[in-house]
Amino acid sequence: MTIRDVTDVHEEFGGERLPPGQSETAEFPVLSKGDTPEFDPETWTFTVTGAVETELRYSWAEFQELPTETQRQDFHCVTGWSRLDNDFRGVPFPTLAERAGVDDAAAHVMFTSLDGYSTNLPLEDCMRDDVLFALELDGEALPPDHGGPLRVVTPHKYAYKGAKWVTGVEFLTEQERGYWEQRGYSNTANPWNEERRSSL
Ligand SMILES: Nc1nc2c(c(=O)[nH]1)N[C@H]1C(S)=C(S)[C@@H](COP(=O)(O)O)O[C@H]1N2
Ligand SMILES: [Mo]
Repeated sequence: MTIRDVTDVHEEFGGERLPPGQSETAEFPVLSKGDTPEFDPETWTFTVTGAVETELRYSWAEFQELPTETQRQDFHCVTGWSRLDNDFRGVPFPTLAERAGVDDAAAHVMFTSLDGYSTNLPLEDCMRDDVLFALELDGEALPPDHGGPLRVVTPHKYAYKGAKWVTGVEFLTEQERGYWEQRGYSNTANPWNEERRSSL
């Protein structure tokens, strides 16, 4: 199996591998706004909606047939810990965007989750091969507490930009703010600029 190492993403942002104010941990803490939601493979559906040519809907069986790649990525939590060298297998964001056909007018994206969480990003921050819909971590099915069966990972942003238990991607023409972005966390979330809180 080929693993693409993207742990050099910090070079794109002119920073060190460990962003300022972060400490490396070998643990993988769990940070969720509430309880881990139930996953029912029979009823789970994933949708791509909004400013696209074709809205998409996948069952769990169908989603698992999508082409994936495995990448070695770092993971930076806004509360100050970083877990390095995570091997995530997942579907790159651009693969789904191409299947739906993104409208020219689309400029933003909202991710939605089974637990009611949401998070937003500009479209250009999503149209990167390192933004993955991750199904596996370190060769195992993604653990439920870490967002299994499916989560987003965003190695170029603090981890709250990656929705656990993701079930929806909406393409937007106007920006909307997600759960933490409405509650004082940075809308931009660049770890190498320490964009943690927003002045709102
Ligand atoms: N659906 C959902 N996604 C979420 C969250 C959440 O509460 N619900 N928390 C976010 C935050 S604040 C962080 S730091 C990471 C934590 O991921 P982890 O629990 O796998 O460490 O998930 C992000 N994605
Ligand atoms: Mo977080």
